[in-house]
Amino acid sequence: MPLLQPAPVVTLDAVELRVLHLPLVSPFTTSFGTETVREVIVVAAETSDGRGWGEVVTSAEPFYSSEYTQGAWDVLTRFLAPALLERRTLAPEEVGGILGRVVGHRMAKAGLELAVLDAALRSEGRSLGQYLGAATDRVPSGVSVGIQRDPAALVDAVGAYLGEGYVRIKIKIKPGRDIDDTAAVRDAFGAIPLQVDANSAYTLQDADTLAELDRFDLLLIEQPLQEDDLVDHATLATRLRTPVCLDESIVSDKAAADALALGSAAIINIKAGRVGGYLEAVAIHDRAVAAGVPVWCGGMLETGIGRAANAALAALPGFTLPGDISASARFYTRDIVTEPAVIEDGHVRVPTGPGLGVEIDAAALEDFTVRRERITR
Ligand code: NPG
Repeated sequence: MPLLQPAPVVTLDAVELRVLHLPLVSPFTTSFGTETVREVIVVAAETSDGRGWGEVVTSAEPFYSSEYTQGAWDVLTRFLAPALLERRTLAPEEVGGILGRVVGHRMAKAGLELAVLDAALRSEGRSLGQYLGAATDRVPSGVSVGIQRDPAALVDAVGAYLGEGYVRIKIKIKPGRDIDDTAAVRDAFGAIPLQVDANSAYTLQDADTLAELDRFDLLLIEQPLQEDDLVDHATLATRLRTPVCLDESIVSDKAAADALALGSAAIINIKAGRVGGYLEAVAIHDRAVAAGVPVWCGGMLETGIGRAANAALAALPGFTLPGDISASARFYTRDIVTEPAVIEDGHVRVPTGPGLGVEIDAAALEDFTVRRERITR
């Protein structure tokens, strides 16, 4: 793996935080609930060389992980942003260490780190893709399809996404909405690349039901059990032919190391937000490559900020499975960047401009803002 060329030091003058509410084009239902509006925190790092942008991928409610928007807002405004401002002059690679005194809150830390990284890379004209080690200029685009009213409605939804060119389908499952939903999609569309995501909805007692999914030749089953069920995932893996992929459980490079040592994951979903930032994400990528374990880039309904960064990350060579990197229009009619991600021939382009390689649509940012605070020293 090529070592990262460090980014330049920046002088941080202020951190501006905003909570945004972005309406979704259609409700998104998982095993843990339905979202109709994406609540997200956007971070602007104001430096002597200009602004950098980041995104905190918490949800309004702590149902996917223990982190949620209000909690992230509190820790960002009271602890994390002040700690960076106190240091004032810093390299992006130092952010993790400076914030390390605060336990957890990885999504909040990741948003702050991305904003500082974007500012630093913009100041030297280097793209995030170049910095992280991107090996391609476009990445295959997969789509995550929420639980629908019934299997027939799911088939309609999947058909529409296939028509748009998505190269891999992921469907959400939960107890009672697993075998029939998967069978309906397989019957309707044959041997398409297909995977399922349980978002922690099962226990080891459900192993026989989950083994029924083996007949569908899925790419993987994602996070069947709880976040801290590393041992149970390893046991479950011995009872399934479908490869077990972990998402929620992989909260850090250390967690990835433990999961690999225990045999809990044959595949890893890497989400930079969940693991505390893009640098930690690269560390997990490197570890998985060394272990011969495939990875793919997950999505958290990111705005154009996180979507651009995810495309850059997914261009690293170990990302051998298509990620949840959809067009912005999959979720939003209006994004907060001037050139939202589009799907072309089943792929999303990796931005090549400085930093994130996308510009903020100031009017859209303003229109979606429901709360803001500017933190100075
Ligand atoms: O394409 O951004 C996307 C969505 C992919 O299904 C997706 N994300 O469990 O992985 C997940 C789910 C999610 C979204 C979880 C938002 C938490 C918040």
